[in-house]
Amino acid sequence: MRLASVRLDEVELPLVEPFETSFGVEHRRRFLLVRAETKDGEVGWGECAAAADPLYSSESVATARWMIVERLVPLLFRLHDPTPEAFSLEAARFRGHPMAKAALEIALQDLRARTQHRSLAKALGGHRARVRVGVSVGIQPTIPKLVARVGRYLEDGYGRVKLKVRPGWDSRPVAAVRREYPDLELWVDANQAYPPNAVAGIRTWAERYGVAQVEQPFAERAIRAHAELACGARFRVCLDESIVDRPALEDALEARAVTSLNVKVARVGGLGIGSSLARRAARAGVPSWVGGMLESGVGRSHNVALASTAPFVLSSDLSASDRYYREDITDPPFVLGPGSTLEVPRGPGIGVEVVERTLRKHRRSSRTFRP
Ligand code: OSB
Ligand code: MG
Repeated sequence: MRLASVRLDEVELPLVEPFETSFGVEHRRRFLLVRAETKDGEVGWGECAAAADPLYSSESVATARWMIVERLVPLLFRLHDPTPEAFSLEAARFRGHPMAKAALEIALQDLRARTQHRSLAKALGGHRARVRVGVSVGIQPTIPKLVARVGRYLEDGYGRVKLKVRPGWDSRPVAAVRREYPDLELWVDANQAYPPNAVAGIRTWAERYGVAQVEQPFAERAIRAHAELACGARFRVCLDESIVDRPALEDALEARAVTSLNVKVARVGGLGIGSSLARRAARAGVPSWVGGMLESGVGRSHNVALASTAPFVLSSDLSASDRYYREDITDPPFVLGPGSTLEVPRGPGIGVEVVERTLRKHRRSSRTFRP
């Protein structure tokens, strides 16, 4: 593969409704899009999940743009054969910035799969034609509004619901949803909002209301608190923010702090490392699933391809396009299918096309780099 150009667009897409978590509320998503083109005219797409503000993690659109423009694109242009593996290996000498690295790594994954005339899912070793998905439900203004919101998602066909929680928005909303939907597969995600002394409190309401999984209640580095919660629990303890690399996963496994692994391509720096973390977890008997960051159709299609591979046995946070955006930048849209699933695209690469006209409508800036 010989690269001819890398284009970096900044895009802003309005969300169909605000998404509120323990760290803040988003009304629109501002993100970077990568378009890498080879000398033969083959094109690969990547998306950077970093948001406008460093709230989920320390990265933001601004830090990711700096990293991509000033360090990663020059590094990429210096590679003789810019495979995703070669890129990741070189990029690893820079600390941090996983979302910036992932944006380029996934573009190279798409590009390589396209040049090989096969789908990204196949290239990653995926064997599923459809992936099981659920929906992540943000914090709502009131409990009745939450119950109604969940009800509409169930009517849409979602078979698993993840409620965003935080201190003050936990046992009562969870109880209300459980009362209305006794058989619902219910997960919660706190995005690090609880102090370590909340173990007993969380355990009480999670077990009373049949919560199947509690995601990242404590701080990124609070492995011990997660292990305490997992000890003897009737629910899975899922780690998201804590698992930033392989050593973090090893420590969490050793401490028995993780009984479900959320793999976010963005958080770990790419599809290659995400895939290997999930395989490592599976060897320890820990199931994985693919987490989302409200991605556009570009990031979503990478996530769907990853979810089609063997270690991803739990339902992923990958909803239909219309759950996020009225008008997405890719075509065709992802639609929810039977049994709460999304179809894995079979076309070359990510299997969906970027609609340049729609992209231009939502684009804030665009820069093209050449070797
Ligand atoms: O913690 O899983 C999370 C969205 C933004 C930041 C963090 C998270 C999320 C989600 C959304 O839960 C999942 C999705 O993309 O559907
Ligand atoms: Mg999470």
